[in-house]
Amino acid sequence: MKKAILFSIFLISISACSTQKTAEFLIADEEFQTNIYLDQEADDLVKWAVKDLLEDLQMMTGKGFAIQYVDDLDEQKVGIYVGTVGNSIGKNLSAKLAIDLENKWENFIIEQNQKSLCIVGSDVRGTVYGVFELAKMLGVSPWKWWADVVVQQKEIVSVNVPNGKLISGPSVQYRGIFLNDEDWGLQPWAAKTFEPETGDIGPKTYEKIFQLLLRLKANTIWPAMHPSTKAFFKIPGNKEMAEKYQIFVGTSHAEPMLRNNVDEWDKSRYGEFNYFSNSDQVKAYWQERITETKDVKGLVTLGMRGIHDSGMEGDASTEERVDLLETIISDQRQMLQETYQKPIEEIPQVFTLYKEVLELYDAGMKVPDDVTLMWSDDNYGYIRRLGKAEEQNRKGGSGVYYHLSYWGRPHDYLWLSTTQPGLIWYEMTRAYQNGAKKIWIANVGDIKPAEYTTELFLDMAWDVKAISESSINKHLLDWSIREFGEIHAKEITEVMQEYYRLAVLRKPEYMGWSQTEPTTKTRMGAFLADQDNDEVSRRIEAYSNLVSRLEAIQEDIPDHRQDAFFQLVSYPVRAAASMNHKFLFAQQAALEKNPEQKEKLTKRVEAAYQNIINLTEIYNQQISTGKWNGMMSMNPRNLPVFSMPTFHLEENERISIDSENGGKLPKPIAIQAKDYVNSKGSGDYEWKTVEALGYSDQAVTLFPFDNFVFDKEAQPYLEYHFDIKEKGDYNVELRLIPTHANDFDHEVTLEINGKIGKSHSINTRGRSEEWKQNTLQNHAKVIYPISFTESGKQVLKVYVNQTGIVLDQLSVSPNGSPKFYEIEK
Ligand code: REL
Repeated sequence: MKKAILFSIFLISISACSTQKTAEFLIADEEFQTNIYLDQEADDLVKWAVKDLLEDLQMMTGKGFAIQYVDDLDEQKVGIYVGTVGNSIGKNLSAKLAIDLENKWENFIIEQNQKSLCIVGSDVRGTVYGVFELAKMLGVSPWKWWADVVVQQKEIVSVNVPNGKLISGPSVQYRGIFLNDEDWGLQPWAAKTFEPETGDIGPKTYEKIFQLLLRLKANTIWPAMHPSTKAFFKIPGNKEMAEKYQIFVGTSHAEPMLRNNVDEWDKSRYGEFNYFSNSDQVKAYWQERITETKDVKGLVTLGMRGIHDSGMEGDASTEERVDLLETIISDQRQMLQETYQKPIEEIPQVFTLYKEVLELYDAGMKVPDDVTLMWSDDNYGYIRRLGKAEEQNRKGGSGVYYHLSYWGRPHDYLWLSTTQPGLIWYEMTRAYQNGAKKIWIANVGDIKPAEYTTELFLDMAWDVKAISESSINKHLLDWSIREFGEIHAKEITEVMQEYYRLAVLRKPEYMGWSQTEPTTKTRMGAFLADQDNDEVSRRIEAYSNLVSRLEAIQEDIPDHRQDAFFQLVSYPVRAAASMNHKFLFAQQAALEKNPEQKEKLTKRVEAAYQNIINLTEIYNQQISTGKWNGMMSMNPRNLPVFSMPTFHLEENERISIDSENGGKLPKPIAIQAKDYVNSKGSGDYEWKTVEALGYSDQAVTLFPFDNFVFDKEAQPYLEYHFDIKEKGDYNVELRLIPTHANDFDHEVTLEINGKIGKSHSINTRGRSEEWKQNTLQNHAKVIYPISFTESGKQVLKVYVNQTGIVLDQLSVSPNGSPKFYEIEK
């Protein structure tokens, strides 16, 4: 049959689609199953992806599907065609399709007409993503293996490509994950349960990880690198697995030239890891790896830090370090060019501006124009700095290294994954709008239980514009529908939203109020208990409600999705609730004078602690017939917060109850930032709310997100009205999301009843005490004392000097009131 005929059918469908809705494309029903045609020249990776899709179809329908290899499109043979530009089918593409895909990176088209469905990729990964896009449209979860979201059986399997044609391609070129701090989950699980033959994170585990990445439309890995793990390239089969799945292998900020220093820098062999005094040995060490990885799809980290996550060794001034780093990068580039025998511009190289490296860069370091600059967050989800106009024009572009999990001070969060979806959305959208499009890597810890946040991050990396400030919750809803069906999806979404929101104020891992090191005993916290504003009881109840809602849903989840529900929803929510209950009941017990009551509360603390033990045992031993044994630890790094708490309050922590107000606190006036009564934007900048961001769940900021400083007289503002009962001295408190400005110059100014006050700077520098407090409670505070001369209505305006300032909540309370930890939503 003439290929031209079928391609003209595609062309007709393209022009007809704008006016006419294409009918469902039937893949299978009781009597029928479609044919699957694969380009005979298809790459092995495409063959694997199609086979994987066919497994999904088989699980859905109970029917076996076979691949038929073809070298052309044929009108007589209707079915699903899969091809890649440059292969037999691809070569014969209609002019229109070819133009859409020409010279594109990882793009695909899914085109549907009444007869056939055609998936064509601009390159191999593009085709693979197209195949998995179809799987997703059919309701298959990318987490089908990693979270046991078993493929749903269906009587009729069909698809309707909106308007008959989907063209898709990535917003960010390199998109991936960093496996980090794997010592309590991924490593022991791989070593003992999944891959004991390797006894480590080896090719069998990486194969599953790479399959997941491709399902999530990602292409890059920073492999695990902690002391419990052997270097990626030292484990036989890892490198080959990355090649098989066409995954780019990079290494983290501390591991230049694809080396893992913790495992590989042998001091007795090489001497000091110090470029000032031992550069020949360091170079030889790098050269070894670069030579053996010549053929790997690599993404080479340049620069140098210490052996692990610390500054470069050697006693030197900032200036000397800057000079040395410039020399190091130049030496590394020469090595790469000579070894790879390619122009240096053709070798992807990344320089990650993490921790002290950003300070060195900001001190004037010059980085060659074709090297990608990778900005980083402050480990807590707030990007420290993004490219200024001139940096955005660099040939190598820029990217972001972002944390969804972290080991370090002021506190780890390695256990549950609670970064609020709105924060991921806000920071990564801001990054993109400021030119960070080359590479995005998320530190996902052990992968589990960061499934949802990882998917959100990678979905944004694929199509940053697909999720807007008002569809962040919808993304979670769509995810819930896919994973657990329509009936309970709304309720699941609300439970998850509240789980993320409650953790904004204090992550479960921080409930011990301890800094990570060297504290050995936990402290009671700062939630206040009072008859008028008992935030302790309120928080206890909020978590109890979540668990009740969860229990009501759980019973109705179909059996085949119960394991998935446990991993994706139940464990995180219940564990977070128990961790809060453990500390908050202990706090109540410590304050309780009635011995019987005290005893009851103590029992509740024990029950909460025991509940975490039980849940973790279920995770490791019971669900999915023991598949995840070793994956979940209830006490990563054995931090004090994970033990039974002490029932002891420091003297200065009793303030709330006994002190000056005679046990009765006036409740502060709580205002949510989105409840402004008037607002003024400036030029193209307008105020909008962002869903799922902040304790209010609807923080307010200026759109768009490029960096812009306003003239004093043109500063945008938000206006709030409130009533006070008695005149007198008050404090107005503003809570802002602790975002960073490139030049530490975010400022807000308050105007009350027409009187302008002084401006407040709201950025923190480096790792100051204030920064620690801000990140642990996810807000920066501005406290503004004001004397109201009249009772009744008051008018407050909040001016901002530039974009990037995000307002969450406000409160007004009489001077001398205790400091409440929470402003009520
Ligand atoms: O989050 C990071 O990137 C760093 O803290 C890591 O490199 C490091 O391995 C950390 O987990 C501590 O050991």
